[in-house]
Amino acid sequence: MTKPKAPSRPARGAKASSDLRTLFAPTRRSSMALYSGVDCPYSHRTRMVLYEKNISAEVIIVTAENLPHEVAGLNPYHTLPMLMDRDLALYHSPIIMDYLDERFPHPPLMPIDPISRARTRLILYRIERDWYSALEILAGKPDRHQATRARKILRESLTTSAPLFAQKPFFLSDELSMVDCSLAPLLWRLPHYGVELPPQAKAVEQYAARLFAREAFQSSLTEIEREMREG
Ligand SMILES: N[C@@H](CCC(=O)N[C@@H](CS)C(=O)NCC(=O)O)C(=O)O
Repeated sequence: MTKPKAPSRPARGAKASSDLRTLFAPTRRSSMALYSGVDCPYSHRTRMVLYEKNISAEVIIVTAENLPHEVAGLNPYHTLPMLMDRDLALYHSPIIMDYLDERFPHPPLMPIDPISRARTRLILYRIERDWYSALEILAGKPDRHQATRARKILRESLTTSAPLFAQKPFFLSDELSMVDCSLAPLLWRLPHYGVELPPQAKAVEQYAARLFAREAFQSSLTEIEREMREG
């Protein structure tokens, strides 16, 4: 992992541009680069896809403040992760993950048939809306009430869903999918954010342990993320 040489970024809170021309702005990079936050779960899940597919790309760890100006300028929302592939600049992690899966089809992370694909997308949507949103609250600066509520949502909802985690080696699947790549970074962060799962959620812990043991997952971790569990 390398650091960018020319750190600079539009001012924080700068107004997002609605100018769609940024979608087609040319860039000079000849290889693929993923600009990633050091402990950002959205970035983490794109890193996991990268390593699971063994894609050759430069993973550049940046903070919101030092994203190079020419890259930040192509993302009106100034968020991480960002993927640069020649003259293509992508932001929003689900879009990046889909692009990687389509550009590098093996191993596929989405099922083939339309019904299973739709179901997988629905699961991804629920993970995003229900669980990532709670994680985002905990990663921000929540007051005590907000933090307790977010922890409760994660604890209770994961516990209720525990039987689903026990059905197959991966989440409702015999093969690793986009759902697992999304869940692993979230489950990795639970202890760090004070979310303790009860014994009834053992299947979730076992599922998580299977994902965490994967070589690609281990490679996807930054030092800061590793310390979230290994202190
Ligand atoms: N929906 C976006 C969310 C990305 C996001 O919120 N990333 C955070 C870091 S984890 C970020 O860049 N926040 C803006 C900032 O820190 O200025 C995605 O999935 O990529």
